[in-house]
Amino acid sequence: MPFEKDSLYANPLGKVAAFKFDASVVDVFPDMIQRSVPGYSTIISAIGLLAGRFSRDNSYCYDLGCSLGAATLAMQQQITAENCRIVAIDNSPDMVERLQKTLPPNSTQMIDVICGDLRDISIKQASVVVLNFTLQFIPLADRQRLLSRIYAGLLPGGILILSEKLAFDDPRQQHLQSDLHHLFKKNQGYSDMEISQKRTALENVLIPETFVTHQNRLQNIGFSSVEVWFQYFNFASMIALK
Ligand code: GEK
Repeated sequence: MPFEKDSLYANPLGKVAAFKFDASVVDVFPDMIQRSVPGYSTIISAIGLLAGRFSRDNSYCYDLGCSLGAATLAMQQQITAENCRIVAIDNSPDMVERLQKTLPPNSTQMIDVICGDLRDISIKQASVVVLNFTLQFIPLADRQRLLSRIYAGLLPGGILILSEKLAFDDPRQQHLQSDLHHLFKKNQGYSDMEISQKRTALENVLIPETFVTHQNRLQNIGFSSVEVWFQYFNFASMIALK
């Protein structure tokens, strides 16, 4: 089935339900993420380049919360390491089913797609771990444990690529960045009502944290260096090195 333009929130909804990655979202997902996340395609290509640089022979690259596999495919195109497998995992059965249908046939030799909760899978022998706009959907109480398990599963010199919507401590900055994101979405063709209904749907589902919170937590876990390599308004991608 071809993908459609995102109009999920285009009509007034009496009550806006909490956002879920179900079949209706899958049908519009590429358009939705491209028009909602500033810099999304730049980040995807860079994940490919980073995987090309950091992947090692006889190791795994993990795409945690892979959705339709954009980061997985970008990595696959750039990895030249021998015996290096990509593990792509998502807990939305609709996402995983669609990903399995759309994966190019030659890619299955190096990609394992798993439908499951990323908090439960074992992470081992990893040269690259990608959390591309996924951690923000994991309950706050579970984030430290998940990131510690990622750190433990990474090989020395391995990389975690963490992309997130950011929050800001300064209320003026928070207000400005969230307005700028609104402007970005308007410029992508979303109406004020669509933007506001989507915001309501994501309340308590997508929980952003500040860059300093991410950096402190990752450094306390043991990552030796944590920096932002890309930021567009309140959306950033960070690199954490083991
Ligand atoms: C991309 N990385 O295109 N276990 C597994 N998957 C989960 C969990 C969980 N506990 N919680 C949420 N997800 C992708 C985009 S989207 C971001 C990632 C967005 C999955 C969820 O089902 C969804 O597919 C993904 O994380 C978040 O590069 O839509 O803003």
